[in-house]
Amino acid sequence: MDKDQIYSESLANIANFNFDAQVADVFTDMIERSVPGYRAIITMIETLSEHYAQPGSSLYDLGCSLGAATLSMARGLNAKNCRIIAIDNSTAMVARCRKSIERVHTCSNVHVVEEDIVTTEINNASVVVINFTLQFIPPEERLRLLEKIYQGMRPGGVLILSEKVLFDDAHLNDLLIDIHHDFKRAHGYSDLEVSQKRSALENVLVPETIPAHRERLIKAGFSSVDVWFQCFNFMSMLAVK
Ligand code: GEK
Repeated sequence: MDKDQIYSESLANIANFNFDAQVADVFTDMIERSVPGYRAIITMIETLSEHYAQPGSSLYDLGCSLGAATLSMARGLNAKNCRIIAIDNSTAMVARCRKSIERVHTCSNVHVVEEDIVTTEINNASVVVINFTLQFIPPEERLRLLEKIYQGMRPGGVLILSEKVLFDDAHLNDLLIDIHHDFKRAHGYSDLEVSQKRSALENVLVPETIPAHRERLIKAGFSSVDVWFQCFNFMSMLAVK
């Protein structure tokens, strides 16, 4: 696995973060050393897919990057005649994702598609994963996207939404941001890397509070909505149709 050193040297200008080839090459290392609980969420997506996949339905991984959640869904899938659709709009991510999916022989039912999840069609879905991707969608487009996902799901289907989050309580919010930065330093990132990455993400990743996510999911139509995993300011929710 290639090591993420993208922000290790001092940069004169810090451009907005974008999912290009340089990021795709080191993405697994980057996300594992940056997102507390990421591995646990990926592992549990296997269990949740096993529980919620319905025979003859589709499973979606929206913002699939290199396909970690896609492969987890594929491992958990017991229901017959299902297909898995993994979608990302980064050419670099999609190319690498296709390669890693092709290496797994049991993945003949997995399709990797280069598309914008805002415009992509969702049909006949029993499991939809949107793992740390809604946060990159402009806030004003988020409700419409969730409504579309809801409309494309079967009754009894589940949406798994994972996000970096904010807290209304200023003390708690600052504390959890500090603890997240400690987590990154404990995983080998320097102060310079932490601060330059933070600047690069400033206008690109827009986090919201857990209540804001819950209310929007309910507004989109979902009936049972709650957090099933949280580690500091990173969490994952289940929303059942
Ligand atoms: C994982 N889920 O490993 N349409 C399609 N893809 C998009 C869009 C869009 N509008 N906007 C961003 N992306 C993965 C991790 S990373 C999270 C997801 C992170 C894609 C983008 O290209 C990137 O691959 C992914 O969403 C976000 O479980 O880097 O923190």
